[in-house]
Amino acid sequence: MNSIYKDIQDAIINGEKLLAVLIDPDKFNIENTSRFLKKVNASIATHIFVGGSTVAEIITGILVEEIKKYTTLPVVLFPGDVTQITDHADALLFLSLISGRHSEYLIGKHIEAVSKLKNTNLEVIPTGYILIESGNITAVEKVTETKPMSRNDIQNIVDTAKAGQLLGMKLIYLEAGSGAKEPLTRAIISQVKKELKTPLIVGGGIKSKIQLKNVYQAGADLVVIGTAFEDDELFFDKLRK
Ligand code: 1GP
Repeated sequence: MNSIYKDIQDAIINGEKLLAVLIDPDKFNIENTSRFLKKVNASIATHIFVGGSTVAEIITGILVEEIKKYTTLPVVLFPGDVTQITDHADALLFLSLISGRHSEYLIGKHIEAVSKLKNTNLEVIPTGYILIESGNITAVEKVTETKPMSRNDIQNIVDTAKAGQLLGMKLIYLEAGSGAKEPLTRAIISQVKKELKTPLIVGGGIKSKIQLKNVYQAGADLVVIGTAFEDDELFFDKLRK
């Protein structure tokens, strides 16, 4: 497989928009894998992300192995914890929670991950992960015990994203949190995009085609959707129409 990061860059150069379906092993019934993946394969999705804030050990590896049987789409780990690292996937978002000040999520977990990564062929993509308030308390906030950034302080969000880029992060991920009441605003996304050279991922709370369109128009290169697909598989068809 080509470099997943390079493919993302190429897609952006070609003016394409990318969509990742997020599968949370904690919420997903592995017996549904074949049926669910049929839907994913027939949809506009370009990537599959796998991960969650609270996932029991080993489950991610078993699930990713199963997913790979039914799709040729790249499978990218979006882990809430080092136990979710598995060689069955193609790539790993090596996330630093740069919106927070919790050292474990800035460098601690990464050191723990090194010995696990030694025995894998995963493409490791350093990613600056920025949690922004969404009106409700999300799992990321609870598990990491970090405060999301204020939606109104756009300059601070922009500066955080730029700092991530200057530190060498290859992707910036603006996160409203899984199941967020509202997706991030166009103002936040467009102002970050204007200042950023790296590809921009946006996720959290996107539940309709119009919201997806807004987020793309504001400047997201890759959008992540999980809950809307979990709640209603017809959402795959709705996005196509
Ligand atoms: C969560 O950004 C992702 O980390 C997706 O959020 O589940 O709200 O689509 P949703």
